[in-house]
Amino acid sequence: MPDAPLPTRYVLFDHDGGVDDFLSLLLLLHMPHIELLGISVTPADCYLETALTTTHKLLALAHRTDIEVSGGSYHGINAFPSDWRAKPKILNALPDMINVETPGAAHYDDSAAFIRRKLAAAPGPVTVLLTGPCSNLVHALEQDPTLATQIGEVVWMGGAVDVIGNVKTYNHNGTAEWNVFWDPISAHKLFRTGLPITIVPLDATNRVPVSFDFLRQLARQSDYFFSNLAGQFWATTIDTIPAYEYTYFMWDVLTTAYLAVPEVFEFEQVELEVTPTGASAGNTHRAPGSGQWVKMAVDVQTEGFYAYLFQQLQQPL
Ligand code: AGV
Ligand code: CA
Repeated sequence: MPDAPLPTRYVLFDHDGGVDDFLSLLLLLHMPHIELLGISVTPADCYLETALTTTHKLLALAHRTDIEVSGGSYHGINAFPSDWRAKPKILNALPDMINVETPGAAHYDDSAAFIRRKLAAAPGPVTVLLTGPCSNLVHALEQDPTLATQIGEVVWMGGAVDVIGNVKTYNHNGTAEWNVFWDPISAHKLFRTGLPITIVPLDATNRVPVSFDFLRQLARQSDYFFSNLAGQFWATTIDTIPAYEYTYFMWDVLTTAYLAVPEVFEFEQVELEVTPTGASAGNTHRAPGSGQWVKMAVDVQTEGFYAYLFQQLQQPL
């Protein structure tokens, strides 16, 4: 017997313009049970204007220019490396992207105000999907704490709990994941809000590197427009493969897939805290007794996840 269809989920999506953030958007736009209420872009793993352009181009390709887009005005504490931030420039120059018109891309709201407006107007409990830092959401809730009642779940790609982090930089001990490290103060606050939080940390995403085997198989179905586009996007991450320092993983893609195939994940309920400052700023660690319960992905059935991706990227233009 086929599985019952998933109930409708209202989603606010805040991404930070990395290649896998855009792949996440592609997936999200093709999930039948997702009603995307709006998109906010955090200027973290991207330069804002180019990432807004990429966002608008993808919305145009998916015939979803009705979805509103905003940009974050907060610029974090620990900047991402510039060569990572420039990636959307390449995406916008790809043959399937370069001529896509983006009327309206120059006008956008500030993200914190946008998130407040969207939460206030939401027709039901909202899932806030974060594939970059959590600053815009935390700032919105600081401005109006009553809006927390509008949130059903925060789903965040962030953290490294029982594994080492992926930040390698001056004056830091390497225990943090980048999305937390960019603004560890906001992350520290997020875990104190009492909101229902689900995180997909490096503990789970380490299981899904972008591999040549995966890309070869995806290329075999490149007659499908979005499979072809996704393959081109992923190809731009290959300069980090094979590398012992900087492998590109399906961090955000895995996190986004949780909305559609939660059954491929293994979760644990844990009490977590974020170190706000110092040499381990952004470290997400267990804090028994803190009462800050978080649902944390600890493992994933990779076969089921890849099967979902191959199927999802076969949807028509
Ligand atoms: O730490 C993972 C987060 C994800 O949201 N990002 C990339 C994903 O969008 C930061 C990051 C870590 N390593 C990177 C990253 C790399 N080698 N290139 C670009 N971004
Ligand atoms: Ca990201």
